[in-house]
Amino acid sequence: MSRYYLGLDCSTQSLSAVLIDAESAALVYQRSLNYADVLTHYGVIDGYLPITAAGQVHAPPLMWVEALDALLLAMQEDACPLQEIRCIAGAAQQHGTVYLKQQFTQSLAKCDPRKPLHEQLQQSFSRLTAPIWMDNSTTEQCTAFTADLGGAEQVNKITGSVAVERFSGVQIKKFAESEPQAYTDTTDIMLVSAFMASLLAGHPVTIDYTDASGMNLLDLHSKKWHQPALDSCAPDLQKRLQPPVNPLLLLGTVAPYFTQRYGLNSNCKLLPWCGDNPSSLIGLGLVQPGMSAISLGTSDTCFGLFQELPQRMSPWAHTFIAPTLDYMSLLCFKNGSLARECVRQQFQLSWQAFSECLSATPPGNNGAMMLPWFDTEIVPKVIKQGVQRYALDADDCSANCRAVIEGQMLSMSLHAEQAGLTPTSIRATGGASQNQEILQIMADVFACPVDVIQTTNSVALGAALRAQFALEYRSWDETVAMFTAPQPVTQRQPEKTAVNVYREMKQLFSQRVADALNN
Ligand code: XUL
Repeated sequence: MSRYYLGLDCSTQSLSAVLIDAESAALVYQRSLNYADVLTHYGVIDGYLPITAAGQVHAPPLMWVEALDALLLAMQEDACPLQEIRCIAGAAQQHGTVYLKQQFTQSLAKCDPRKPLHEQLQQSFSRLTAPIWMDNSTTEQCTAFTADLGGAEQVNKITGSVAVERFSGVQIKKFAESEPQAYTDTTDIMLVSAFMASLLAGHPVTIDYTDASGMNLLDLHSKKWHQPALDSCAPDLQKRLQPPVNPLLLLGTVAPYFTQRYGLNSNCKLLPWCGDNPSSLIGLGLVQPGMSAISLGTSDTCFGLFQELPQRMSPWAHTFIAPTLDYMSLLCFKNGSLARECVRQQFQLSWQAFSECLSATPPGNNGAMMLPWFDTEIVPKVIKQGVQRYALDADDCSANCRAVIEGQMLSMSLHAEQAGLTPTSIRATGGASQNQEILQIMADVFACPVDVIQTTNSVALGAALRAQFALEYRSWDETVAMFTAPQPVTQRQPEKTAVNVYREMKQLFSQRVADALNN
């Protein structure tokens, strides 16, 4: 009896696998394949092609095809129990678009297991490269799209985000406008997620709800394509996309190519693939409203699950459909570790000394405050960098250490709230989540407990857990519990006095953000 669930993650730089055993609740295998290291002939650096035009970032989709074969081969060589996998699900970098010709469906249907997939799918593409999420060359298309739909607020209300350069709708628009003949030759447009799911299925699989909500084309309320958005982007787009699909709907079994070539079980089921951020929601165990995560990395991100769409959508957040079919909001703050590093380096502190400065200063920082815009910012949109200091001496080492962290946390809390996220618990991940003083400020500003969770590929794990959920009669809570438990020793509880200080401080902070943006 097969007992394993496989989760795959086709990210910007690598394709990864996580295998879980539902019976023993153990993560039994993981493996990652870095494109730039293993598939050198595609000439990618960090997973994308050298940039040839301003803002244009593309990757070759054939590389992802070859990566799938290479990963399965590696798994076979590792004696991974492929025969005993019950269901496979996956997730991929969001927003990237793959453009396919009629030939794709035909070639996929008759793939010969004696030859690698990429040799058989070479003629499938109407565009040899795929623009990925790092591409921001579509500002012109965003402006036209927003005008067609009646303004930014309207776009946000319907699709969950204002028009964004990397989102798929405007990327398709740019392609249809600049290469009309190639667009005409395109029969299917897929996101990276649906493209990878199609390979495993042996036939085209449509885009799932979670990833569809990162295109500016889906009506979040009805989970159907929004016709005026499709019409604004390209002619006859609907027939190239097909209706979006529920991420929990079983698609049938894996294509014979994989059973014959790698010994996957012919009963192995498949699920649609999701976007990577929605998948990591599950991989971090955020399956109940109010559960949120904060990742403290190069950029800081804050995301969490909720059930009702807010009356007024925040202009800063991206709202996606979650794999649980609830909603999730994602906020990305550019001034993350860079801002923390700037302060640390200005005063030539070790991280230990930085923490001591946090301990030596009180919550509220004696009235000092910082808007930590060391660089331009995404949330809120700050186009001209510039740190703002209030009652804060630029040379005061300890006060600046506290001010940068308080400024980041206040900003996250304020903007998360506006996006419908009011966390009742937070799971912190990323480098700076090891810092206890930072976690305490987080707990006090958000007024909720903060746990640390060690992430080993939460995206692929989220996919494996979704596969398990779809096949076994267990609740989401039960499904994620064994794999996503936080480290018990690191929980920080909010302290009442500090919570009160920050509640007041947040109002003043909000006012100062508004004033700074108006100036
Ligand atoms: C989210 C986004 C990125 C990609 C990276 O909107 O663009 O997080 O999904 O994988």
